[in-house]
Amino acid sequence: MNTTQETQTITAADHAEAMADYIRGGEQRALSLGNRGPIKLDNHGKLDSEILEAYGRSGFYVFESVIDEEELGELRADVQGVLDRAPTAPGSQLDRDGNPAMGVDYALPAYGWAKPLSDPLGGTPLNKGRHPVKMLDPEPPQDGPKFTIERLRGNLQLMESCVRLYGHPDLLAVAEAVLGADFVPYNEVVFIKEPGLGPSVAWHRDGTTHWDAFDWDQDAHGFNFMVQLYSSTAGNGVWVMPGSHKQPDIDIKKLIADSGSERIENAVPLLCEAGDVFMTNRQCVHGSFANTSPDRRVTLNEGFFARKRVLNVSTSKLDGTPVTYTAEQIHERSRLIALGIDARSQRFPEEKPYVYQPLAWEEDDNRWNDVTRQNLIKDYNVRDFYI
Ligand SMILES: O=C(O)CCC(=O)C(=O)O
Repeated sequence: MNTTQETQTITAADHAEAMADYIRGGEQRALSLGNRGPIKLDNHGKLDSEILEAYGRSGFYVFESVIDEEELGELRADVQGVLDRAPTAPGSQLDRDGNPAMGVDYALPAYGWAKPLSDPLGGTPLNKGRHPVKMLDPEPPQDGPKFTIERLRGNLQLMESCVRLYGHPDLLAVAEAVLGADFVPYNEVVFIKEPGLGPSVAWHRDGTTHWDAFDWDQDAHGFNFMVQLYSSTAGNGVWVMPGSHKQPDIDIKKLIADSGSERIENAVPLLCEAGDVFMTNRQCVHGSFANTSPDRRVTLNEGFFARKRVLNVSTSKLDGTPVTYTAEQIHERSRLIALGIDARSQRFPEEKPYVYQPLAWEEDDNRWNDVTRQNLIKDYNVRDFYI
C-alpha cells in the first residue's frame, strides 16, 4: 500500500472524484453520531454530562456557534495580517513589501511551508514516525505557487485575537470538565488548507508518551480545540476514526492496507460551520487529505493536557529532543491562560471571566499589558509541552 501510493500519480480532478463516494458515506456517518450542539453549562459552570458522555464515546465533539461574527472577523483579519507579512518563500527574511517578515526574530519558526497538495510527513521518520503511511499527492496546479503556507506556529505571539480566544470562558470550562481544574497548556497552531493547494496531514495519532503507562486511559494525551474560521467540510477537513482514542493497539498501516486505499473505512469527517469548535481527543486516529476541494479551511488549534500527564514526565518532543517537565515550567506556561483571560475581559467586559484555579491568586501578575506582552508572549512557545 505504502509503496503503491508513493509511486502513483493522480490528477487533482481524479483525487476529488475518488473522494466523492467516500465523502457521501462519511458525512452520513458523521451526522449520525449524536456528538454536536452548543456548549451547555449549568449554573455552576459545569459541562452537561451528556456532552461529556458523547465526547468520551466518539473521541470528538462539535461545539456549534461558539464564536460570534464580530470575534470571527477579528480572528480572520489577524490570520490574514500574518499571511500578508509572511516571508516571500521558505528561508526568505523579507515579506512581499520588502520589509522584515513577521517572525524572523522569533526563537521558533512561525511559518510552516509545503509543496501544494503534497504529503510532507507520511511514511517518513519525522514527528517521531507517527505518520506511518504516505498519502496520495495529486499533481499541483501548473500555474500555482511552488510552496503554500500550511501552518502557523505560536498563535498567541502572532495574533492578539488568539490571546483573547485563549481566555474563552466556555471553552476553558469544557477543558476543566474533561481534564480537571488544573489542566495545562499544550500548544497553539493554525492549520491552513487553501483550496486546490492545501497539503495532506497523513493519518496519525498525536500522543506518543503514555501508551504503556500503568494508569493509561482514554484522556491520557489530552485534546485539541479546533476553532474553525470557515466551514470545515469533508473535502478540506480532518477525518477521525470514532472511538479509536479508546484503543491503544491500532495499526494504522494495517488499517490503510485493509481499506485498500488511504480512505480508511468507517472514518468520519469533522463537519461544521465557521465559528464552531471541535474538541478532538489526541489519541484518535485522524488525518486530512490533500485539499482538492474548492473550499478554504483555517483552523486555530489550542490543546490541553491533564496536569498529572505532564508534571515530572520525561519524554521526547516531536523532534526527538529529550525533556522532563517541571512544576516551574508548567507554572510559567500556564500564565498564558491567565493572560488570555485578562485580555478577553478587557475586550469583552460584559462576559463572566473563567477562573483558572491554579493561578487564581496571581491575577495581578498576569494582566494583559505592554509589560506582559513583552515578557510573557515573546517566544512563549519555547515552553510548549509535548507528550
Ligand atoms: O488540521 C489538520 O489538517 C490536521 C490536524 C492534526 O492533525 C492535528 O491537530 O493533530
